[in-house]
Amino acid sequence: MAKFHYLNAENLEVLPANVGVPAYNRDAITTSILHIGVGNFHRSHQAYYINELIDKYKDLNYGICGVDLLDSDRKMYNILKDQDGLYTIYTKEPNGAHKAKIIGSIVEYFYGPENPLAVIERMSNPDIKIISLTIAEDGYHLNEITGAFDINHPAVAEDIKNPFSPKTVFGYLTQSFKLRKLRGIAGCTILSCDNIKSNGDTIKKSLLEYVSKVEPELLQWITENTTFPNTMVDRINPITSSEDRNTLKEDFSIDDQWPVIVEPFSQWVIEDKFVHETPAWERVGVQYTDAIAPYENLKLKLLNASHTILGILGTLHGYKTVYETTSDDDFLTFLQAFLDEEVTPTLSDSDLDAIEKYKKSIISRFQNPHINDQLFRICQESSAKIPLFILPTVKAQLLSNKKIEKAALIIAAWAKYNDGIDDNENSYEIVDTMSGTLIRTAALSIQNPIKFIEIKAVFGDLPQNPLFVDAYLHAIDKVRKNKIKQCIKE
Ligand code: CS2
Repeated sequence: MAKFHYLNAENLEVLPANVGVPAYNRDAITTSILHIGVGNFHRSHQAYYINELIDKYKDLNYGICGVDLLDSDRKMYNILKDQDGLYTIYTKEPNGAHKAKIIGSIVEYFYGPENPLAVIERMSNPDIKIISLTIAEDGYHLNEITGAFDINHPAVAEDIKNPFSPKTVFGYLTQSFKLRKLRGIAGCTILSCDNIKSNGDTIKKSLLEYVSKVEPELLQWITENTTFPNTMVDRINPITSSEDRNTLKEDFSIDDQWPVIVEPFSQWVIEDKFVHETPAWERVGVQYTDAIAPYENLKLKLLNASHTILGILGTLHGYKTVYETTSDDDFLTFLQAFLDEEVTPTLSDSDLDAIEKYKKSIISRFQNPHINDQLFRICQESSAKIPLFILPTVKAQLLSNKKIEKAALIIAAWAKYNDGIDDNENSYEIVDTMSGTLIRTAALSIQNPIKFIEIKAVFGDLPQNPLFVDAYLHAIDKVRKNKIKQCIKE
C-alpha cells in the first residue's frame, strides 16, 4: 500500500499533487459564521461553499465555528479536533472519476455537552454575524398534526426547566440573544440549512414560541435584531464506508478518519434577508431569491419524496442502495409514474419545463453508479420525513380530487416496512425516534389495517378523509398479500 498521511494541518504540505489543499492561510480567517450541527451534510455543502470562496476569491470573512450539541456527535468532535478541523470531500463522478479535496473552512469547533457556557459565549460574540443550522428534520420538534412547534417535547420541556444549561438549539439561541441584548451587541442572521419547508419561517416561529415561555421580554429584541431567511439546500452524501476510507488512502495517500462522500451536484438557494451585508456567495454558485417556495417544492416533493419511496420499496424488495433500486425498471417506472401523475399536478408554482428538467436531473443523479447511497440512510427517521415529503402531495391531490393511488401504496408499503422483514425473509433495523410506536402499530395493522394511518403524530387528521382511507385500505390489502415488486407492477 502506498505511504499515507494522517490528515492534520501539519501534513497538508506533504499530500500528493492530486489532492486539492486549502491554498490560504487558515490563521488569517475571521470567524463570522457559527454553525450548529457539523454532520456530513454541512461539511459537504455550506463548509464546501465557504472553502471555495476563500480558495478562489480570498474572501477571508466567513470562517466557520462548528458546534455540535448532541451526545451522539462526540465522535465527530473528537475527529475534527484531531484533524485540526480539516476533512476530505471525496467527489465521485458518474464516469468513475474521483477527486479528493481538503476543506479548511471550519476553523474553530465547540461541543455543547462538554461546555454549554463556552458555546453560548461564542454565539454571542459580535464577530458572529450568521448562526446557521443543520439539525435534521426531527431537530425542529414539530408536531406533525399541526405542523407547529411541540413545546411539550421532552427535550424542549427539559430546556424550559433548566434554561441555563440548554440542550436544544432553542435553549442555546435564547441564552445567546439574551447576552447580546444585555451587552448591546448587534443581532445576527439565523440561517436554517435543513430540509424542511420554509425552514427559516419554521425556526423563527418555534424560537419565538419557546422564548415567549422562558424569556418573554426578549421577544421584541429578537424581532427587531434577527432575520431568518428560508433556504433550499441540496447535495447527496451517502454514509462514509471503510472502503471509501481505504480508497482515499490508496489513491490519494490521505488517512482521514471521517471523509465526506459527495456527488458532483450541489445547490444552495437563499432568501436575501441578512441582518448584516449579504455575503457575496453568488460568486461560488449560491442563488439568492425572493421567491423560495418553488425551489423548496421541487426539492422536497420530487427529490426527497423519491428518496423515501426508493428507500421503503427498495428495502422491502431486498435492495441496499438507491442506485440498485433505480437500475430496476419496475421501481423506476413506478417512481416516475408517481412523480408524473401525483406530484407534478401539485407543483403549480413551477412551469412544466422546469419540472420535467428537474425530474430528469434527479433520476440521473440517483443513477450515479459510484454513489453508494444506502437505503438504510434514507429510511432513518421516516416518521419525520413522510409528513414533509409525501403527505403534502397527498393533501394537495385530495383537495383537488385527483389521484392518490400510488401515494397510498407507498404509505401501505411503509406500514409493512415497519415489520422489519423484507420479501426474502431477511430482517433489517428500523432506525426512527418513533420506532416503538411504528413497529407496534404495524403489527396491529396486520389484523386491523386502519390502525397504521391512525398514528396521529404522522398522519394527523388524514384518516377523516374517506378517499384517503379507501385508497390506503385497498393498497394495504394488496401489499399484505403480495411481494412489493408485484404490487408496483400492477
Ligand atoms: C434524503 C436527503 O435523508 C433523506 O431522506 O432524501 O438526505 C437527501 O439526500 C438530501 O436532501 C439531498 O440534498
